[in-house]
Amino acid sequence: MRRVTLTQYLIEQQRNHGKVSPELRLLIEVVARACKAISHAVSKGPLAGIGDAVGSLNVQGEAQKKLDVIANEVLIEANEWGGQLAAMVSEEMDGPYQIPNRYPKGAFLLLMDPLDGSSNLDVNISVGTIFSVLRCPEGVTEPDDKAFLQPGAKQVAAGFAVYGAATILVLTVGNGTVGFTLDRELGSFVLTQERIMIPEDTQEFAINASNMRNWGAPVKRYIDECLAGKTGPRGKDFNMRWVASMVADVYRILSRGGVFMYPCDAKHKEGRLRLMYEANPMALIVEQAGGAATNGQQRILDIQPGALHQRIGVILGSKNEVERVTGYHTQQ
Ligand code: AFP
Repeated sequence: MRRVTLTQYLIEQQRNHGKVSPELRLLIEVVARACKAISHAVSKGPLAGIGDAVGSLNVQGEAQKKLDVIANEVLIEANEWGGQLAAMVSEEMDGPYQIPNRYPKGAFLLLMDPLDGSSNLDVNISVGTIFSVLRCPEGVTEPDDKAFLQPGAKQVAAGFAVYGAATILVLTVGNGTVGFTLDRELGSFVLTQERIMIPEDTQEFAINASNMRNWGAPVKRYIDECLAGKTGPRGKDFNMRWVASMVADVYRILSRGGVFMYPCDAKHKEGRLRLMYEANPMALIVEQAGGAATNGQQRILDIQPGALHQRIGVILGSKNEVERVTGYHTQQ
């Protein structure tokens, strides 16, 4: 079998589909290289004190773990010097990180959640890195928040790494969604899922059921119908999974279907997940794999962001199920 590395895949996308410019290829390769370093750090577990808190809070008011901070630094150091980027934003930083003057600036903007699911670190459950790439608006040399506030449909690439039993990199450059597995001996990402397609129907849902008392009627109706199983209106039994690491939950849905929900509710009025760092990249990845992603009312990728750290309700995964839950919201 022909082994296709990430570099080969990107060059072929460039040659055959005109999808990936040399600058974008370099950018994605550098992010992937940073993910290898983060994967290595995560795999040290308690030996590296990875679950330890650093005592600070991020802009979302969440306790920062040592590795959240390290992952953010690794990504910045890897990406700042190559000349592909105009600026970066991260879930871990208040505002845009400007490329230092000693380095050339490029045409792209990088958005990242350096260590998603980090509250799972101290219990040895999968965590990951999510990233998204936008074009810097014409004529902007010092990108401010506004330069980043583009709807998700404008993303030129999005991906995530999940640091699980294997380290997997999922990527879209707008020509389907593909998956690579890190070959630790060779140190390279090898294409292992050539065309990821999410089944349109599913019998598995993912939601944090501890929020049930706060859910709105449409979400409650959908979950009640799933739980009623064979004898209920859906006429089939459903299974439930919730890892509490979006990277792991979405990877499962890409692999075998399912619907993932973190909707707005009475406690999370604006939603829990971040539009720019989590919802947009995952929505592009899922749509490119034949799935759907909405906030209950509209397609996530069409939403005009109002702030860098904006939160949003998320329903994504198998198309028919996402359409059903969204329909329960819009028919109200
Ligand atoms: P952390 O990165 O703070 O652990 O949050 C993870 C996350 O953003 C996402 O990956 C999960 O799906 C979601 O939060 C889990 O939230 P709950 O802990 O409320 O279930």
